[in-house]
Amino acid sequence: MRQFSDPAQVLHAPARELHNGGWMDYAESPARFEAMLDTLGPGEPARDFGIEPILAVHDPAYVAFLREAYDLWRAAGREGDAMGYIFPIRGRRPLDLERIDAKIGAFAMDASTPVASGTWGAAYGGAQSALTALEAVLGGDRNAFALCRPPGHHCGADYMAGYCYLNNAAIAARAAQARGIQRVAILDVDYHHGNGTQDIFYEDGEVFFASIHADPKTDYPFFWGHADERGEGAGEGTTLNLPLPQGTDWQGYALALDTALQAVREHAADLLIVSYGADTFAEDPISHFRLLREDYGAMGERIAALGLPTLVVMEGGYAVDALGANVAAFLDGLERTAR
Ligand code: SP5
Ligand code: ZN
Repeated sequence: MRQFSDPAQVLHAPARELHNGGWMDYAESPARFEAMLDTLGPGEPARDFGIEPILAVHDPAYVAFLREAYDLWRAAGREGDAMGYIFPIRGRRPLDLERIDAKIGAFAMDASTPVASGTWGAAYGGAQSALTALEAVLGGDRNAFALCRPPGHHCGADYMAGYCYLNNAAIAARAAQARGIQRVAILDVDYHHGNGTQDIFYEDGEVFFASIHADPKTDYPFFWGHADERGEGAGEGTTLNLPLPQGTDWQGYALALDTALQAVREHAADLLIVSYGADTFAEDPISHFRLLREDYGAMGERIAALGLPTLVVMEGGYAVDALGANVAAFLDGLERTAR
């Protein structure tokens, strides 16, 4: 399977995040990217499709903010990474505010998404990786892997969240539509609910979004991913949330996966985008499922049995030493199941 990434993706390196009231090392580290390249091989460089496919998903004011936030932070005399401390839960509207702290608050949902010197370049490179891998699939490949980092599924059209800045899966879905593939299914198997992707397509009847994740009663992002969220308007019924309890192993996971896959079949999509996170792994340091390496092979096989052209976009996974092998097991499973 062809694999794509951009060298700039390693240059996003926030030092720390706020966790349980204290500063912790940033879990979404450049070492993740290096570990995947070490195991999977270098792959191929992403091509540059420009800013337009990004703006098909993200608000121009948000994109402008992402590009300039770190420089504004430094210009304000600040050290380290740009991080906010006020997040308007009421009355959020476009205001031309001056302080960098206000600008961050206007476009951030949490304190786990700092903007560092390499953030924009890495996020841009990751989005281009997704677009390049999409191109391989549109060109006739059964599958392709976009080694995206930073991940994307928590950020929405105009906010960053959960280590995510640009929503790579959504950008690829919109780009596929621009190329004439209207019916797209996104299957999100990261440990955390893909709230940003859900938000972007919540009222869209053509893009089906299914997510299997830790119950938001106990896990980030808490406010989204509950089973009663099913889409609205034209998108009513085209969002499917399958929350599972902490401690879920392959036996329980596989049941939910089959439910999600059946729903994907019913949507009659022409393209599948998988938001793949390896943070469902038993040894993940920030997550609480119990999947094993061999389970990722089985997961890949079941997804491949859909028989759909499939773009895999990398999301989370924080057990760095096992990450490359877990991703490889998933991609091997996808690849070995013939159409
Ligand atoms: C893409 C993805 O998997 N995002 C996950 C975002 C979860 N953020 C909240 C969890 C905070 C846990 N922080 C642990 C820090 C350990 N160094
Ligand atoms: Zn995750």
